[in-house]
Amino acid sequence: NQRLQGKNVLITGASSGIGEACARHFAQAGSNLMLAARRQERLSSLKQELEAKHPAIKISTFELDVRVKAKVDAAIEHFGPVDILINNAGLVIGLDKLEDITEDSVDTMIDTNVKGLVFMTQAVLPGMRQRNRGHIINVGSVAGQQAYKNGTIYCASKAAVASITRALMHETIDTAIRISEINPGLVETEFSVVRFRGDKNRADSVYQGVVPLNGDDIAEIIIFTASRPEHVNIAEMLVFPTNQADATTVYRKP
Ligand code: NDP
Ligand code: 8X3
Repeated sequence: NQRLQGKNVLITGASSGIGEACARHFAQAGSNLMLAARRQERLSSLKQELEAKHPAIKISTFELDVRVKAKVDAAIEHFGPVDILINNAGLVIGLDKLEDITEDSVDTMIDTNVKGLVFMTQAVLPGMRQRNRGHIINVGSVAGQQAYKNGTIYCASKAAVASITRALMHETIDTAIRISEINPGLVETEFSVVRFRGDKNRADSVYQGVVPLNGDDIAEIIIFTASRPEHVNIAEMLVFPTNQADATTVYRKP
């Protein structure tokens, strides 16, 4: 992909799911990769694998918890100039009534999905403004558009991502910087395993009877978004598996 060749692409949450798929697709497109997540060993083996496959690209990794602003700043220092930032790191803990959600779970979701995305954006935007180019692609969710039962904090965190995306579009309107939001529905990744705290059977049941999206499906859409001509910005995309109609309506084959 000519437009992505040689671009420096920073992906948060590159150790799994959508982020990992993005790493593979951007490598295929000839981009240089800046891979960040907490599980450094996963990033290292991904780097090794992709370096062998794509010797022309540069790949660097950084063990990063996006909740820690000082670490985010150190990551940007380590990586250098970023052309495309994929704000993908995120998670949900549990599926519980508001009054049953622990303070720790509230903090984890808000700190990761909202504050982490804010810290990352604050760290890359000044450089993008200076160069008057760059693209920030936020991974939101259908959950940010439609609140559902037992999803208060996660839905609120993704609604915040939508608000931040829109406000940023205004703040960068007089620049060549693009701000986009991709909102997936049901994607089979480690998302549900994390949600149900490692309960694989419960996680598997989320995808039963339906063909869900996978990381590659969303990575393809992110590649498409990132590779439009510079005057074109995909502001927002909502992406469902064929048998999903909204956040809680999924047709499952009996
Ligand atoms: P995965 O659980 O497979 O991947 C999540 C990634 O986020 C991991 O690489 C994880 O890395 C990283 N991450 C989590 N917390 C932190 C942190 N504090 N600092 C740095 N990285 C972190 O799930 P998905 O790929 O599905 O999730 C990616 C994004 O997509 C999330 O924002 C999620 O909300 C969103 N999404 C997912 C949907 C789905 O159905 N799967 C639907 C809609 C949106 P590590 O643990 O190594 O730090
Ligand atoms: C993940 C989609 O609706 O399962 O963002 O919470 S949902």
